[in-house]
Amino acid sequence: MPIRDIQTKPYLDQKAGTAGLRKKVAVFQQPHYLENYLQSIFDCVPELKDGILVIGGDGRYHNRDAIQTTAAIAAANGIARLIIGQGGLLSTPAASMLIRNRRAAGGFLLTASHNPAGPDGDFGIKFNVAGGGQASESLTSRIFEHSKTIARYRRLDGGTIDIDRRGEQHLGSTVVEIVDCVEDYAALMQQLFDFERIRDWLKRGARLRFDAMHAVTGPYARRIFVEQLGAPPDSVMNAVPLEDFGGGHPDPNLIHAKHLAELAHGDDAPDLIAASDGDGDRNMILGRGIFISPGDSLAMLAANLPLLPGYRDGLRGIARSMPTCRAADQVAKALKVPLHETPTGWKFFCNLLDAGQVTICGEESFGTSSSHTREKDGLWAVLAWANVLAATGKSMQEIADTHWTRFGRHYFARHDYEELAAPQAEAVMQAVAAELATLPGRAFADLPVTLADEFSYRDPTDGSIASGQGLRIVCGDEARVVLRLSGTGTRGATLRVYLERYVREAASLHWKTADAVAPLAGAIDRLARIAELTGRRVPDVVT
Ligand code: G16
Repeated sequence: MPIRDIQTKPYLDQKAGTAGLRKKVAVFQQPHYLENYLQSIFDCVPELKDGILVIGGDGRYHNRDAIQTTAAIAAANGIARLIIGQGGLLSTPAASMLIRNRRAAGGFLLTASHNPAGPDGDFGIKFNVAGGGQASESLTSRIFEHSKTIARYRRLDGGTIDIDRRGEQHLGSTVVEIVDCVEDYAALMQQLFDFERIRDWLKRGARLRFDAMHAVTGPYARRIFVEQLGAPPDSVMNAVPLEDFGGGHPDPNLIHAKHLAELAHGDDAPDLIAASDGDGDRNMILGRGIFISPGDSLAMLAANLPLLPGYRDGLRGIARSMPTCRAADQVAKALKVPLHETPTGWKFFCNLLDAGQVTICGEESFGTSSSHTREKDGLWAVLAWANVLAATGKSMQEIADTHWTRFGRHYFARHDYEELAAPQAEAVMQAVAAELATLPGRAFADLPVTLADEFSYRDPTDGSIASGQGLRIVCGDEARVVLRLSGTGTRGATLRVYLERYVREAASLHWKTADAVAPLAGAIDRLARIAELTGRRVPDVVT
């Protein structure tokens, strides 16, 4: 098969964001667009040559075509072996884990996460490096700079691969191995969790309901929950991955998975209710009558993790992204382990995980995971909760009550203002930035401000500095408000306002979250002049 050098011109108009390059499908369908991006990566990462590369996606529209293109460019660039998930499927955490297990030089994850799919939806691609983690900020910048001057890409002509047939094939001189997308992942989960105990818990009548939202986790959930753990088949909803995700928005939160919150509060609620997103890295956790916020989930799992087989040696440390509520900090203090506060973006955790400094990490954006992979892992979080429930014999509500009584409770809400014109969003940030210096000592929602700044982070492992990572107004341990602009949207700018209120008294542990954070929401609306500067009186999404 001939390798051709194809003349081209630069196409990328912006650097890949916190989670890879995400654009409308039509953008990716332009001739040479994906090819240019891929070639820029191969040019900037010479160690890929002669190495192993993992490829898989979330099954969304354009996935199968993009896999053929990626394979043809990879083969032309001298990749020795491609490992591709059967049907083109690999969840993000499973792909990261395969990169690690198979000592691959890197991997391409074809996903736009939870963003809607279909011909009018989004597509995306993310490059992960050896070790399974996301490409660093500096590598991403180098790739973007290179893409601005690229004049040719290399492509193997004439070969297609059968991505549905397991086993080995050849594409030119590259070996292509099509693998079962679940097998290695499920084997790792069996090492980390007590499957026997979870099986027994289910046999004794405990009930689980998992919504795969017609995205990539369906095959994983069926194999693990139904076939391996013995849950009834109807425990897994929407298990068949569809190219348009069934027309849904596979973003597991109280808005897009509202039906699960209704199930949790209904008469016949299962013991554990959960969902994952498009590419399987996010998770939402509920129990009978209760929603566990991501920040609480991180803290509660951290507190209970040593009960689980893979974590018997205890925790090395806990990490959370800055906007995530500070519930995990209380657990770290009690367990006497370090707590790391990082900017938003999973890559910041990867360095700490690689350095062996943390065991569990999580983000308010429904992401939780551990040192077993270098991505957040939706099914891992669900299995961890199932194992905690099975091991303690307690209900989700009892676990939460015990936790809050011991550590206090962090009420947390995120208000999103979506599709703002970029100057409007910037104006809000500037309005707050201009006040920061005057805030310490002043009252904010009747609480004294102890710190007001723009968050920047010095990575303890490599000394790199990430600045401009969000504005924060802190009132001691009691309250905190954070503002930042989203790095993952594909339309306009999204302003995120994070509200956190901490209480310890027994009488305050069962408030409604919206009531608990209402004074903070009012105070920041006034300070940031959100309504005046954006014309929005209320947020578009509250989670
Ligand atoms: C991605 C990153 C996460 C990050 C999230 C934040 O998630 O992988 O680490 O927390 O974006 O998004 P934003 O900048 O919009 O707040 P995902 O699930 O979209 O890949």
